[in-house]
Amino acid sequence: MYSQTLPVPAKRQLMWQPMETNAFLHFTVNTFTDKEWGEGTESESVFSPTKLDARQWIKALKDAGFKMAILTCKHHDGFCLWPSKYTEHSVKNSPWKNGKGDVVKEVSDACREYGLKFGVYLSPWDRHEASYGTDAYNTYYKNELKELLTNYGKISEVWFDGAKGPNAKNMQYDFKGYWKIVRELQPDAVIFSDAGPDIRWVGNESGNAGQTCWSTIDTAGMAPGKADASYLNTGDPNGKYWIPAETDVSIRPGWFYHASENDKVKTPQQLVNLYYQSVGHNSLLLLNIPPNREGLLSDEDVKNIKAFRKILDETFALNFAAGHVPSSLTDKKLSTFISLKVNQPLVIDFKESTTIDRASLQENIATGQRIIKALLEYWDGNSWKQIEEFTTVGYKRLLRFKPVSSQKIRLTILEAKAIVQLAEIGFYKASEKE
Ligand code: FUL
Repeated sequence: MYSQTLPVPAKRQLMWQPMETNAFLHFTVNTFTDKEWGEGTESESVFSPTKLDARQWIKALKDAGFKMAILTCKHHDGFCLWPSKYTEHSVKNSPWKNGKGDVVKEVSDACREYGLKFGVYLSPWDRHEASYGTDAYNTYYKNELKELLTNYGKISEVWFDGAKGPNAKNMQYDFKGYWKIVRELQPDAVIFSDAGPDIRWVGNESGNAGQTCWSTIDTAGMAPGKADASYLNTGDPNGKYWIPAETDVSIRPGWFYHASENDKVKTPQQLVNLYYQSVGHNSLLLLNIPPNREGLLSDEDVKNIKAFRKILDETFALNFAAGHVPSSLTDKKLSTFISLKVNQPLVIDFKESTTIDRASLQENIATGQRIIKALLEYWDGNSWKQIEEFTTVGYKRLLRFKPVSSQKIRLTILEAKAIVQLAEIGFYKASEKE
């Protein structure tokens, strides 16, 4: 019945997914010029944060439960946040710390101090570097990449942005060569690019992973920057490669800090919604929180990410399934699971009427993603009534529904690619603050 061999995650991908919420830090000359895409002609002198404190950034992220920070070491404008040997267009010619500073070092040190993982974003598109458009640029880019992957300790993710402006010079990036350097210098790091090799883009910047979201795609024929957004959003049940989706979205309308957007910081409730739409759809939330002109995360942003985490902690504090299912289903380990066949229902008897409005399911993804379709029902005293029919689960599927008061819940797998290894199940009552 189940003939095909399923794609499975590599160890580095298996370590990445349970982080669930990571942070993006967009910071460069744009922060000071009020732009989203710099021209590449900015003077280094504009980069002048007055109170830059990377420890403040990382502590705030730690307190709000983020597990990794990814810094825009170089955005499209080409300005380097570290004193690269290969260009003059960097912090070394800025007034900040009289040209003696290194933002990459300060952030990576702070990550180590607070126990976060550290990732780097190095834009391939470079509007400053003169060699851009020729093969010499590939060498330039690789040299920068080597600096970042050699001088700052362990790097856990490398972000290759596919973005390129409509008037950009024609440029053949040597992505294969870039990725080879990552594998050599940081073998545990995951590589993000539009269609992998390790992590794919979710296909939008609004924080929406597909309701159906497979961790598999078929990369054949899709060069970075050319992958179809809707395909990336849902993945492909028949995809040959394990390349899960990462949902990158900003806490503000823009990726960089703009004072004019200070009253548009997403509320804790909006952030919680993003969590359901990303982590709850078998993806990972990469939330951008941009440092401001002082070189600090702004108060409003810090307040809202903390409140966001508090709501999640409240909602998921008490799992009503605990004690009523095999303990392997509530031990928070994906490697312990029960096997379920199609149409072999799992009944959860709470022993007394219990009110729930959230459900969480997780598969043991180490052996692949198997659930295609499933059904959740409750017992109303006479018969089973549908709560929701849903599709993929994978690492995690969160369901939100109107409160149901019942003693019994039933989960039935309706379609699967192989015998399901159900690792975790949870039923919750959402925090009032949601
Ligand atoms: C895009 C870029 O053009 C944006 O500026 C931002 O960095 C976002 C994460 O990726 O492609």
